[in-house]
Amino acid sequence: MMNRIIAVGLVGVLSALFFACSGSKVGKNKSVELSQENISVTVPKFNADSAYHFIEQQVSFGPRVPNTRGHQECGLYLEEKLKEYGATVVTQEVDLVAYDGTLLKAKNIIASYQPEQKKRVALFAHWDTRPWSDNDSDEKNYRTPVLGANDGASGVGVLLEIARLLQQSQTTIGVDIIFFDAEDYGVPQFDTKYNRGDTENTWGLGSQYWAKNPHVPSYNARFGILLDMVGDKDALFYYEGYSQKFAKNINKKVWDKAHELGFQRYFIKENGGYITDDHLFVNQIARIPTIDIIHNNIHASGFAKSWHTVDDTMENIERNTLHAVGQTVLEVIYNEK
Ligand code: AHN
Ligand code: ZN
Repeated sequence: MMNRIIAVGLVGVLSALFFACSGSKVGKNKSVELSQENISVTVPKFNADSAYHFIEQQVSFGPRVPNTRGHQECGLYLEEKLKEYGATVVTQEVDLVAYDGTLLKAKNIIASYQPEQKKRVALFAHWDTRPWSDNDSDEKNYRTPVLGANDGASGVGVLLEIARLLQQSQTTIGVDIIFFDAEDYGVPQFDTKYNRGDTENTWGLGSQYWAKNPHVPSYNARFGILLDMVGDKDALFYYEGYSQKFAKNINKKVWDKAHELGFQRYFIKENGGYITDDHLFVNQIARIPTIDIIHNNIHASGFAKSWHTVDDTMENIERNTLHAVGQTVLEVIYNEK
């Protein structure tokens, strides 16, 4: 009872003060300040049709294996789109050495929004596709390149849609969208000669290069988010092991946001496995705390059923998954102050 009287009394005094001052300049400023703290930012609506279209466009070039025409043409398409959406675009063109000595004509594509802004967030995906379907059930398909609707194009498609929206309304912080090349050239499962010992560094060649040679000297970002295989109809995202190790708070931030938005069907608040992916090198070498939103169902076969098979096609891509991931990432970056 006592507490309630004090509470009512306080409200009375505060509102009296407010009304007393509201006609003056001081009072007006005060009320603006107060209300601004409560105003939530307007976050754009992610268009999953648009993201789906960007995936179709990439797949239309065929496999994007380094040193092929499909790769080269798709790279130019991505650069063009990012410029069209108002980003400052730079590329890193470099010969990277694959596990077997093959020289890969690789290209990292980097799109910056508000490049002068010191406070930044980085968003990553790989745009190359795997030269081999070495996880296919049919051995005859092992040497067929992956089409990569999910493995490659999905993350890029979601980020292109985010780029489109970033042009329409600014975030407070600066944003870099980075498409890594040569992620998926890791030693094939069928290659007994090279498949010995530690093969970790045969993956993520483009991200390893960027982490050692960032596009801006001493580049830094508050945190990074990697999107990998974010389009499958049955996608489930668990807390990936290295993400937990290097950027636990970012995992929490993103999964909490996803649940707040109603996407708990996709974002499972349980630990998944450790996955060698581009974010590992960004964490270890560039030392930017970076998470991986990656489809990895620990209770089933692991990655998507179509992973590194000839079935990684548009048929397995679902707009609902793209929407859950895209809207969650948008909410996170637009709320960053
Ligand atoms: C390994 O299989 C070692 N890493 C998976 C990273 C990856 C491949 N992401 C897409 N394709
Ligand atoms: Zn892959």
